[in-house]
Amino acid sequence: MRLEVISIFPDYFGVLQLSLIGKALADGLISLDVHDLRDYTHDRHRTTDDTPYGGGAGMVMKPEPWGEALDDVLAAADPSAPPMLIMPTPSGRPFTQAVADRLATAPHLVFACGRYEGIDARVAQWAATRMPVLELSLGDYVVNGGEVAALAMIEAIVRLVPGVLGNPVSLVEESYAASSDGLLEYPVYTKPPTWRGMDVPPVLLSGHHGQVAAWRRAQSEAITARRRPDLLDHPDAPGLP
Ligand code: 6GU
Repeated sequence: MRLEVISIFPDYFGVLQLSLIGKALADGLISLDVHDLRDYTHDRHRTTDDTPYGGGAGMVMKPEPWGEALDDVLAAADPSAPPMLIMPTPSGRPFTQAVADRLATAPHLVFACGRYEGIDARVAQWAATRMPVLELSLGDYVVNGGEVAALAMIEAIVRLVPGVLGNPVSLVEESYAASSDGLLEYPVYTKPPTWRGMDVPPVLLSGHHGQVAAWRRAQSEAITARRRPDLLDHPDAPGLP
């Protein structure tokens, strides 16, 4: 999988050299190229933003540097397989596990990280004439720019690429808000069996695999009902009685 990022803060992406993602980069399972948007400006101040037409607070990212950066990305891409452009924005469609699953099979993803009040809307409009464009949001809150959002999305996607995670069973077993069984994770324990006066639930020490599975399922259902009742509310929700 080929990953590219366009940002005015390329240093944000240094953290991708750490941990399992860094290993996947070193092993050549994925490649990552980070482009500094300011390299596509032509003025002395390397300006990437300007005031919004129609007035209002904040600044808007100018379209010209984005156009040149995307021209460069497209010129270097395989013409028979154009990349998919991901534009992180709080006004995007929700980025979910299902979206991550789908993007994990893409050969080439480009993340366009906006700052301020966003990118001139013509950039997405133009880009959509050249490649698939997905405007995606992390959730219903605001962070200062697309970089943190892109990092979260990249981690969620890349860990699904075959070979990136050491132990693929953990992909199947993890229960998440949107994983195979649609329930939240049950609580987990390790040694010691008693810690600060608190015991590990005895069933987990019993060696009865069936009872352990039933206990975990019941815990998942209870936690999901308490914290995320919305996950149980839709027709294809997991089989709660
Ligand atoms: Cl994708 N960007 C920004 N700036 N804020 C967000 C977000 C994205 N998703 C949730 N909040």
